Amino acid sequence: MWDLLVRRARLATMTPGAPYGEAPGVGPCGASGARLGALAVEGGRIAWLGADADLPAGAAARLELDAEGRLLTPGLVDAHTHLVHAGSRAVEWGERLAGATYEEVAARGGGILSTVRATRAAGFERLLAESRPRLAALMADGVTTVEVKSGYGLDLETEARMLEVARALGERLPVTVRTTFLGAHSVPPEFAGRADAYVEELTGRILPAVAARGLADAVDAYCEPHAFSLAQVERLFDAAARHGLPVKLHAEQRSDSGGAALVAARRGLSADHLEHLSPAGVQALAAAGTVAVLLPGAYLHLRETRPPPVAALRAAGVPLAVATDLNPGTSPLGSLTLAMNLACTLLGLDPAEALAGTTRVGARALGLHDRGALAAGLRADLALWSLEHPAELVGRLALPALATRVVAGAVHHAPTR
Ligand code: DI6
Ligand code: FE
Repeated sequence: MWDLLVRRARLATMTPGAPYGEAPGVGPCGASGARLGALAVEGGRIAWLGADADLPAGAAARLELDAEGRLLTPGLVDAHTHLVHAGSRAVEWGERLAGATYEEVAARGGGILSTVRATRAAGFERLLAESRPRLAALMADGVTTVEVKSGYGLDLETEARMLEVARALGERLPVTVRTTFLGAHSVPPEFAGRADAYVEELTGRILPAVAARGLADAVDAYCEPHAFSLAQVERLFDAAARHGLPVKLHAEQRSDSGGAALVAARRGLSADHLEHLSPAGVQALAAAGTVAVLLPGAYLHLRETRPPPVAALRAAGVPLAVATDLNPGTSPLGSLTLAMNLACTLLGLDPAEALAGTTRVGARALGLHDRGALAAGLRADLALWSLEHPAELVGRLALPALATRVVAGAVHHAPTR
């Protein structure tokens, strides 16, 4: 007697091999001859999957769900967000439309520092209340695992509060939240012109306190001329290693600063953005097996014209993830399915690569090896869509299609579909 049995589903397992994966005895997902599948859950894990017609005789479950031919995928993984923050930056976006650059807006106190002011002023409850609908939007779009960064506090008190809010969201809502310490997002006003002293504060005081309280699962930084240099990021990564925390990096978003090669050398989880990645950076990521996280929302919202070198990354065998980068300044994007679409239309992924980027590869970008595909033994994080072909999930612009999310075997129906 299983806990849950989903029957008559089109199974996009997202296991390697076929573009959308292939369940035993079913045929490649999306192929015309593919059979309908079934998937059983026991103890929060996938216990069995295969053709519906091949279900063992007498198979039964406490809860049975008839998918009626709909598409079942792994629950989606959003591996890069800044969804915990206060305030809005839509006004400065208008200024940028009128011609101001991101750096110019930042130089007059807008940009990241304007969100820092709003986030410092918000207490725990208000920060939670402002952040929760953003996470709910991602969940309503099939997300079952999400990464959330700090980085709008830039002092111990507010960085810790952001991470506590992120942890609280993961406890109160049916979703896995992985937290990342991004104290090195910008130099705070108290340390203006003294970036090295701020890095000292980060490595000597803030990160140790955050780590001691178990608030961070990883450490990230923003490596750019107007943020932190390679040498400063190295010091931060050294500190992360002392605390046993894996690293990742905002790299090569606005310039070729060599960040990807650094995070690869540290065997980091991921290098994110990568619009200005050099051929040497591509090779470094490939050699280390570091995931490239593509963030098409930021590319779109900043009206960038130089996409990351996707063809070279693909040719080198670098795993490609896709994430929202949900943040108030450069990517106010609350839909991971829309991010997949943009990764194809703007950056050149194909739909199967985009879906792998929010499932199997997205999980890998977070160092999670227990999810991101449909296979026996993996966590039963699932998304059931009112769609028939996996390409439909990617090939539409913000048309909601989620019917049901399953998180570690627990069923959560979407309101209307
Ligand atoms: N790169 C980004 O796209 C975001 N952070 C970063 O390092 C932007 C964050 C913001 O503008 O608030
Ligand atoms: Fe980011």
